[in-house]
This record gives sequence, structure tokens and C-alpha cells, in this order.
Amino acid sequence: MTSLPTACLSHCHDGCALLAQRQDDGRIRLRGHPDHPFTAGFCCAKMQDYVQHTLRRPDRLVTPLLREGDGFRTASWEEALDLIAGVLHGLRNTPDRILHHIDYATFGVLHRASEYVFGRLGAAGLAGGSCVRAMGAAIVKDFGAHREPHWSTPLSARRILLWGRNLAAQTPHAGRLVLQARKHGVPVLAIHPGDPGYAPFADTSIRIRPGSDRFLAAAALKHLKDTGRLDQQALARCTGAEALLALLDAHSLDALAAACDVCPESIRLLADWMSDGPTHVILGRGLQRYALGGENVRWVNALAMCSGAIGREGGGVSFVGGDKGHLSYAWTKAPAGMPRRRTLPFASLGQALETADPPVDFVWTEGWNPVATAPDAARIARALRRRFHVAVEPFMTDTAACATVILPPALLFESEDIARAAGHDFVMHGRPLPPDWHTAPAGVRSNFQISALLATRLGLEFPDADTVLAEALQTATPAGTLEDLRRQGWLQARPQPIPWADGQFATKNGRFHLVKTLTPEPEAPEGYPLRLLTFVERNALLSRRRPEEMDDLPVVCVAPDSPCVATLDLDQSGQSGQSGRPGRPIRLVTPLGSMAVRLALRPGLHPDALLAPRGGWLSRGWGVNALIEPREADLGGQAAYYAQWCRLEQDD
Ligand SMILES: Nc1nc2c(c(=O)[nH]1)N[C@H]1C(S)=C(S)[C@@H](COP(=O)(O)OP(=O)(O)OC[C@H]3O[C@@H](n4cnc5c(=O)[nH]c(N)nc54)[C@H](O)[C@@H]3O)O[C@H]1N2
Ligand SMILES: Nc1nc2c(c(=O)[nH]1)N[C@H]1C(S)=C(S)[C@@H](COP(=O)(O)OP(=O)(O)OC[C@H]3O[C@@H](n4cnc5c(=O)[nH]c(N)nc54)[C@H](O)[C@@H]3O)O[C@H]1N2
Ligand SMILES: [Mo]
Repeated sequence: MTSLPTACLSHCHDGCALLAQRQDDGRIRLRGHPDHPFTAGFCCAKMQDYVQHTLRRPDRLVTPLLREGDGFRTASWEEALDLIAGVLHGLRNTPDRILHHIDYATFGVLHRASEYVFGRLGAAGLAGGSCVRAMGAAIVKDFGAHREPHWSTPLSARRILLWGRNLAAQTPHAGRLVLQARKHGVPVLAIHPGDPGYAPFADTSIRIRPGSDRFLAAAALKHLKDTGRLDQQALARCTGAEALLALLDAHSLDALAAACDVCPESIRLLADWMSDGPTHVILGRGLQRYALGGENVRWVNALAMCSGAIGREGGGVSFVGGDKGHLSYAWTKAPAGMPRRRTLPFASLGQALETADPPVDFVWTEGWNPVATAPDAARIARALRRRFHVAVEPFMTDTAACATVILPPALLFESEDIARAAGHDFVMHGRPLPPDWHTAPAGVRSNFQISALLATRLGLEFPDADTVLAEALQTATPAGTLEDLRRQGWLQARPQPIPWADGQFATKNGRFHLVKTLTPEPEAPEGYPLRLLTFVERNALLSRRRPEEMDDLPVVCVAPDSPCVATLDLDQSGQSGQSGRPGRPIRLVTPLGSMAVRLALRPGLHPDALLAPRGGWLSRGWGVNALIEPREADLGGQAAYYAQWCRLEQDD
């Protein structure tokens, strides 16, 4: 059996180096490359069978499709692209009426090609986003810029704090390092709303009320202050220290503990953890998907700063992200001097499309499935259907089903690309599989080819792929050339100093900026006592689900001690939910509507929480985002998915 090196450039933080192996029966297995320092020889279950499960799926779209009545007919690339170019020509003088958004189907440099084309047209884009906007904005407010401790930091930490990051599901390779540190005696504390995924990684857990991390961080800071354990040298490097101390004095420990539903012993434990460092805080993104998501992150940063965790080897806050400067994606940027583009708010996109003035006539969605992944999703679907909508999409997703034209892209391992991943500091080479192993279906084109074909029709110059790739490495701080990358499979960034070790921050005055507010959590509205939460899942990547996975009703979980349980008549099958099996159908209700679900009881979950699968498809009855109201978090235009309240209803 021969092995070929390649890489997974998929929307995931781990960015694995892979070995592709062709078996005698023609199946291709992918496994983690044993020589890559971060991948360390294993990859997730989702990727092992990717060729069979995704590339060779029988329902893959393999030719352009044009809307015809309620359905579609096949078309040639010429016909489809001529049609699209014709519409764009008509809008050339009113680019505000064109909306373009490509998401991160992959992190490839070439993959982003349509940004090059639509940026040059001056098309509108989105403001805010789905993923990590509140956290990003909070980091910039506090530190002035986003810099990460090195991914190997767990190995030099004295203590580790998993603050809302489920390693097994989200980033198993960072999980490997935490397990390795634990083996050497490094203790790990986890803070989450009662999520069993943390159990293998943590010695101790603190269960928190969803959305209330700022009160827990404030309580730990207050305890450190009261016991004289704040790091005075660190405080001297902050702007806003006096105001913060006054804010802590204005709240009693009991009130803070009640706000986050954490007992005083756990608050003391957290304070001890932070003062007996260096403590490495590994922060997840869940806590920023609430109305006060930015403030939550800023309080965690403040706790790390004031306890002396920042700027020390083995300390720091890992956010998983941040530009390490080793690969540039700037090639798609519009030339200087182009007028500022119009933006529509991501978090309320459906409403914005309905009311936009001037209207949006043309929408391009690529590597993005908003009808499954954006709030108020049914409204987005309605708005897309009323416009000329192009979807670059390999499957008949909810979003593709709303399109006027569907263009089927080549996927991972079907064309060459390079990428960086958020969780490590390597540039990865995604090598296509050799044609005698697997060829892309004849009717698909890579994102890059699609954009090149469109650019030609619009009279725009378009660069060649090798030039783009070489420049993406050259314009950054590479540790090698494109040839080196092709030969070696990956390149590591040059070593970076420990962030903020010199005590100088990237803010205007060079100081760390402490958060100034501690805002109460909005109350649950009358009749909706549960938080509708949709956490990352180990076996699913966002909305990339096979339709048949959604044949049964989605299962939602609540705690056995959730107040809603007493109000439901859990018959025998409902009770069996206690052992993890779902019960009989009930309805999940929000002010936007309802959907049929089954209930399972999950001990340990916070009683306020209802956990539903994320990324389910509306057309399969799994469209939880159609129940999530359009709402922005306090910073960055982040969609506040977890700010949604809901209830369960049972038919008589
Ligand atoms: N297998 C898999 N991996 C993925 C993805 C996937 O879909 N599947 N998605 C990728 C993407 S795009 C992203 S953005 C990341 C997201 O990964 P995460 O950063 O983990 O983000 P979420 O799934 O939003 O957050 C869920 C986590 O936050 C915790 N949490 C939720 N609310 C709170 C709270 O109020 N306080 C605290 N302390 N914790 C809370 C939950 O326990 C849960 O572990 O994962 C990436 N990796
Ligand atoms: N309720 C709720 N909703 C959420 C979240 C949540 O926590 N709760 N999390 C949010 C987060 S963190 C994120 S990042 C967003 C993600 O939201 P999306 O960006 O919509 O993510 P995906 O579901 O991965 O959609 C990617 C689409 O690209 C297609 N695709 C795959 N490979 C390729 C390719 O190579 N080329 C092209 N052109 N297309 C391809 C897939 O079939 C899929 O339809 O979802 C957000 N939605
Ligand atoms: Mo994300």
C-alpha cells in the first residue's frame, strides 16, 4: 500500500497533516501524519473516510444547475457563467445591489478567489459574523492586538484552565497536549455549563450558569483582591485598575456567586488556580455567543492579567486564532482607493435583505450554508429565493435549494491549495490525490477556476495560481518557499516571542485595558425559561451533515433537575431518557416558531440549559436556527446564538 502526504484544510482548528492510503479495493483512507509535530499521527473520525463519505457521495452535485420553476435543470458551465456575468454586468454601476459572502469551507488561499472578483466589483459584504467576532473585538480592546501563546504551552504550564473549550470535540490535537501535561502531573480545571465532553481532560470542573462567566471571573478577582493576591506589577501595566477595583468593591461575593450560580468554594478554587501559576487559560468560543459575550471574554482576560498569567512562559490565554504572520491571504484585497463597501449585518441578515434600501438584487454564497447556520434562518431562505442567488455548493443544502444558479465546486484533495490553521503555526500543503486514485467529477471546478472563468467574462485581470501561492508565502514571514512547502508538506512559522512578555501592549498607550462594566444578565422572558444552546459536536462539522443523519427527530437534552422536567409528562420512554435514550416527541418553542424534537435527560447539565444539535437542516426538520432570533452580542457584530430562550411543550 502506497502512502501520499497531503493535508486537511477544512474549517477546523487542527489543520492536520495527513497520509492518504489507497487500499486494494480502491477505497482511500486518510490518517494523521506521524511526523507532523501537532498532528502526531492521528486525525478525527470525520476525516478518515472523507473520500468515500464526501467526495464520492452519490448525492454530490456534479454539474451546474439552473432554477426552473420549483426545481432545477442541468446546464453547462458556459451557460451558467454567461447568465451570471450578464446579471453582474447590469449591476456594474450599482455594486451596492450585489452581496457577496464566502465562508470558511476550507482555509485555502486559492479557495478565497471570489473575494478577489467581488472586491473589484465593489460588491457589498457582511458586517459581524457567526464565529468569533465578540471574542476578537474583546481581545483587541484589552491587548490591542491578537497574539497567542505557542500551541505547546500546555507542556510548560504549572496549571491549566479549560474555560469553555471542549477539547475532544473541537480540537483533539490540543487535547492530546493537555493529556500529556496531565500525565506529568499538571492539574486541569474546567469551567462549563455541564458538558460531559470535558471529563477525560479535567481533574475538577466548575459548572456555571450559561452566559455568566463575567461574574465568575469578577468573583475570583474579588477574592484575590480581598486576600492580597493581585499581581501588583501586572496592575501597574493596566489602564483602568482603580475603576476595576472600585467595581469589585461595589459587588458582594455572594451576589457575584449567585449571578453565575457557582459556590464560594469553587470561586476560591479558581482564585487559587490563577494565583498559583503560571496558569495557561484555554478559552472556548461558547461564552462569547451570548448578549454580553464580549464582556464575558474581557473579564476572563482581566482575571488572567491581574493574576499575573499574561506574558509568562506557561501562562497566557489561548483563544485559538490570531495571525502568526506566516501566510498572507491579502491577494484577494481590493486595490487601494476603491470606495468603502456597503455592509449588511450578519446577525439579522434575513431582515436586512428584506428592508435594504437600495435593495440587494444579487447574492453570491460560497462555502456557506446560512439557511442552516445563521440566525432567523427561515427568513434568510425567503429572502434568498426572491433574488438572483448563486450558490457555490457541492450538495443540495438548504441554501443551495434557494438558489437561481448552483455551481458545483471541486473539494479537498481534488485541487491544490495551501492554508494555515488557527490551532498551530504551520502552513499546510493540500496536495490533490493522483488521478488514478481519485479524480474530481468531470463537471466540477475549483473555487479558483470558477472565479477565473467569471473574471474573464467581466473583463477583470486574474492572476495564476502559482503566483498567488508563492506570494502568499513571500509577503508574510515564511520559513520557506512554495517549492519547500510542496516537497516537505508543511512549513513551520519562525519562532515568536512569548506574547506581551515585555509588558508592552499593542493598545495606543501601550497598556492593558481593563473592562469597565459588569452588566447584569438579561432575565429570561416570561414563558421561556430555558437557554437554547447548540454546542460543538465531535461527530459533526457545522452543517456538513448527510441528509439521512437527520431522518429521525433531533434529540435535545435538559438536566433531570431542570424545572421544565416537572412540567412535562415523561412517560415510560421519556423516563428512559435518563439512561441516555430519547423519549417521545415534544416541541421546542421560541417566539419565532417551534420544531418537533425528542427529549433526553443529561445529568450534570445546568438546569437553565437546553442542548440542541447545531447545524441541522431546516428542510429535514432540524432547523434550530430558524428558532433563533436575530440578535447581536455586545461586541463585534457577533451573532448571539446562545442568548436565545426557549421552552418545551407537550401535546395533550
Ligand atoms: N468536531 C467539530 N469541531 C469543530 C467544529 C464543529 O462543528 N465540529 N466547529 C469549529 C468551529 S467553526 C468553531 S467556532 C469551534 C467552536 O468550538 P467552541 O469554542 O467549543 O465553541 P462552541 O461550540 O460555540 O461552544 C461550546 C463550548 O462552550 C462551552 N460553553 C457554552 N456556553 C458557555 C458558558 O456560558 N460558559 C462557559 N464557561 N462555557 C460555555 C460548552 O461547554 C462547549 O464546550 O469549533 C471548531 N471545531
Ligand atoms: N445555532 C448555532 N449556529 C451556529 C453556531 C452555533 O454555535 N450555534 N456556530 C457558528 C459558527 S462558529 C460558524 S463558523 C458558522 C459556520 O457556518 P457555515 O460557514 O455555513 O458552515 P458550514 O456548515 O461548514 O457550511 C459550509 C458549506 O460549504 C460547503 N463546502 C464544503 N466544502 C466546500 C468546498 O471546498 N468548496 C465550497 N465552495 N463549498 C464547500 C458545505 O457543503 C457546506 O454547505 O456556523 C455558525 N452557526
Ligand atoms: Mo466557527
